[in-house]
Amino acid sequence: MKLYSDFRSDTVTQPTEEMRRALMEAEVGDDVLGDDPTVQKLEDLAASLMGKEAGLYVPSGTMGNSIAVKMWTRELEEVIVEEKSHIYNMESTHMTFISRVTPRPLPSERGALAPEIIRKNVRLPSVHTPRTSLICLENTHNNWGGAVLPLETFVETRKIADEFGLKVHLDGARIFNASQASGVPVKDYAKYCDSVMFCLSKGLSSPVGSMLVSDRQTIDYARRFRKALGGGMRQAGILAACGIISLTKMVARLKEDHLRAKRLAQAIYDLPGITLKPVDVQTNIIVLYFNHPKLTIPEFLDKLKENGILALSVFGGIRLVTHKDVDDEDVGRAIKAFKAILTV
Ligand code: TLP
Repeated sequence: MKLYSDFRSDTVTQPTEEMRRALMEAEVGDDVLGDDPTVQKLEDLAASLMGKEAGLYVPSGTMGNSIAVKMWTRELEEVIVEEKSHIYNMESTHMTFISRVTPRPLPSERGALAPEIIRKNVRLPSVHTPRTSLICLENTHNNWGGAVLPLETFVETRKIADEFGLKVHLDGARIFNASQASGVPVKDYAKYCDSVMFCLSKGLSSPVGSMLVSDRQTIDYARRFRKALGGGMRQAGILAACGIISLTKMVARLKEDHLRAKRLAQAIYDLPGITLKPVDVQTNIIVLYFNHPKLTIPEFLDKLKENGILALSVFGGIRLVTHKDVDDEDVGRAIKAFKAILTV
């Protein structure tokens, strides 16, 4: 048996054998000079899957989101974000650090901002207040336990954006998980957004990389920001070859991850100390709340580790993520560990 069953994140997934072979054979060139055919193939594929004109390969989701915010905003402006969103909480404050704009975090129903809340918080420019210029959505929503945003949220957000002349950016790090769970094609989410970032290096198992997609002119502009941020990569086709496999071979299997997360949630939700509604586990992320008379969260995580299970503490809760490198046996091991620790 392996030393640890790693439920910390789907970012821990190893590249597949097919990816390792593809990167050996990838045709490459200097991508900063526009010479890498494999990167170009990946960018075209990403754009066409999302129904957009163009795509940009970026080293990380954080860089993709940073570029999007930078493109759609100017100083003295404000960005509407959901209060638990990754872009606001977990990307080292790039909105203020890089774009010099302020985030306006708003409460939501499991990640889905209500139209009346957005509308009430759009600010028109005045001598005192920033002008709202951008709304960011996140689907699936990481800190809401992989929640899938209803399509209605996109429709309503777009309406408000059009009414006030705002842009909409989607942090779709796990947009394919959302689509697999809801049956809504990724294009149908993307069509309400001016730009979409999605990750190849999470459940889709690429070693590195994310995509930013939008219209052609915007992506040409984004390419300049990527360079300015140090994200221009030379023979990146080595990595992009894996991304192509992520998008062509790894999407449908995300459903297996969702089934495993549901099985795990169903088996542990009523153990002492745990607050979790199995129905809220829609995709591959479980966020449970932990309040135990004898164990703190760090103590519990240590005990899990002693039992071979790795999990993370997030937002006052504990997060377990399923992915291709945790199978049914790992899930069984986690269930056993939870029961052994919590029912003594
Ligand atoms: N999320 C990571 C950590 O940062 C927490 C994870 O393990 O889940 N948007 C969302 C919704 C994300 O979950 C992440 C990464 C990103 C953006 C940033 O992607 P990277 O890590 O590639 O910069």
